[in-house]
Amino acid sequence: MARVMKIGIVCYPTFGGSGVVATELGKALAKEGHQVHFITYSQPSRLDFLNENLFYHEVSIRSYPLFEYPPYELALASKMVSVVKNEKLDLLHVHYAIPHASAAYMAKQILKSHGIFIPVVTTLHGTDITLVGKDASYEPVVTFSINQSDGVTAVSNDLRKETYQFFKITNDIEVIPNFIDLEKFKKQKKDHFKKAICPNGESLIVHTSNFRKVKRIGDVIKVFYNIHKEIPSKLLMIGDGPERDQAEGMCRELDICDDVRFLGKLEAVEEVLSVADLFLMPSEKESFGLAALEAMACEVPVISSNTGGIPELNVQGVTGFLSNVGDIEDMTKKALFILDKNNLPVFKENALKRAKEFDIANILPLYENYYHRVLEKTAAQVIA
Ligand code: GMT
Repeated sequence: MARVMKIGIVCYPTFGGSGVVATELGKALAKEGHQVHFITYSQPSRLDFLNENLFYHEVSIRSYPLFEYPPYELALASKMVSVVKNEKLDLLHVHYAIPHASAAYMAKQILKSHGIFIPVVTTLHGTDITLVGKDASYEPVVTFSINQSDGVTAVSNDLRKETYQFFKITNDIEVIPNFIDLEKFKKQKKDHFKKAICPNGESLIVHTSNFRKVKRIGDVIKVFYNIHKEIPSKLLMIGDGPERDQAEGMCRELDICDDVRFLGKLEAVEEVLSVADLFLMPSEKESFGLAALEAMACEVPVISSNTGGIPELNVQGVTGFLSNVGDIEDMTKKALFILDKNNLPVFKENALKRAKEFDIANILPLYENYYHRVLEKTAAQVIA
């Protein structure tokens, strides 16, 4: 086995894609024998088991009447300092640049003053670059902290390209795509569940997301409405977020509530995906589209927009189709084509085949090698 490392992982512990990727990565590294320390403000939702190599350090944020906005970044940096020092970490890997990369920079400087060198790897996930990071209120800090990282990865070529286009980046950015644990997502068909939802053999369409504006939830409802006019079908909406109320309102207006179910945040998405026929991802922007990969791992073809990094995952006419953002008619036409019983089996097979390329077994070594390269590159600084 390659050299065992002690790695600190900093991420958002919530249901967002970056937190999922960070947590699954940490769990996989721990299984490989590395010691992994999660540093987050609450236990990551996917951190569903602990073993002798997995540790969790909660960032406690002290509130004070003076603080209208409690300084989370400072509490996080302080926690990083103590964990790196006490646990003798080799490397810090922060997921989602804001505010993790700048907090890591601060921790690194403090540790340096104690005679400790800690290399920092930052993984760019998407909205930290494409949406939030570009805003003038964050851009200078994002640029600076990316340039100060000892290693930078992005989850797709498109995100890498966009980072270079918009920010003045002097660092090399390595592309390491999102991944899936195929063992976990292996089709565990819950036929009883399918029968309960689709008692008359209706086609089952699924969408999962955090229901933010960027996901274009309205397009999901419109495409389903069009499909539903043509063939018996049901829609399951998994997740929750700011656009949910509006989407539910649309369903009432279109009189399709009997065939659309909003399931809220669901832990075991794979159980629903395992019985689905089609996945909809009409996002405005998507740096990778982890939710689509999860669907494909359950043999579900994808209708998506052709934006961001999605084309690096969903293959036109093979694993599904890609349409221009907002092109409801095209998405409907292609969805109906896939759902045709003569076409569905081959799309399903192709979706799974493609998902296998992103299996954790293929992607984990890319991260391990990258860590080793960063450690080698920065070794001189430890000695100096
Ligand atoms: O906005 C989200 O979808 C959540 C966000 C996150 O960082 O939590 O997801 C981003 O990171 C995922 C994991 O790398 C990617 O698969 C998603 O495509 C990306 N979301 C967007 O770019 C909108």
